[in-house]
Amino acid sequence: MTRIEVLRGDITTLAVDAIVNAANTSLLGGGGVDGAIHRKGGPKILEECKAIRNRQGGCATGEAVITSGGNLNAKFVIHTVGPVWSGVDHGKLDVLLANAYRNSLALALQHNVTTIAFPNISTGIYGFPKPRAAEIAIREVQNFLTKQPTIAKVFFVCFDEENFDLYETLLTSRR
Ligand code: AR6
Repeated sequence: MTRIEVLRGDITTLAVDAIVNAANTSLLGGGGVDGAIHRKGGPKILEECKAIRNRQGGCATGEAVITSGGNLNAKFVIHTVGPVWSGVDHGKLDVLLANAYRNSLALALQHNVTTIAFPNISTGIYGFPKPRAAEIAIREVQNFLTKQPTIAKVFFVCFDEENFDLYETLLTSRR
């Protein structure tokens, strides 16, 4: 059975060990999936984010930090920061997006997470091209799973139809 699954919908509803948040370097919340997670997860998540921010000054692009899931059905929220798409240095942006997926998975492993759900990091407000981001996300998750048997399930939770179709197509062609 495959360990990667694509879902269409709202990541905040999932009962998994960890959901990943597409946050920003401030860790203080924002729009998109970040806003949805903080709204539904309640103030505890923001308090924990503020404590991390006080300790280490936020979260750099491509890095990840972890909090509890607050009122969510998920035990943990892993907050990572994807790159903002821009006209230059696309290779560097690719690396930063790959780092966001890899570092989130590494942190999950440290916290004995066996089921984890990712949104399509950077493909909303940050404007990363969706096909390019999907290739990177799938490649990083597949590479990680090959090396790490303890992660039982990774969900790609796609909010929009374009991402959902991209993931379905890419994963079907690689199975
Ligand atoms: N569940 C799953 N996916 C969602 C949800 C949801 N509830 N809501 C949106 N998406 P974005 P970014 C999708 O903009 O591009 C915030 O202000 C959305 O359709 O949330 O990494 C942060 O604070 C898109 O495919 O994140 C940062 O400042 C994907 O999630 C900035 O946005 C990511 O879109 C981060 O931008």
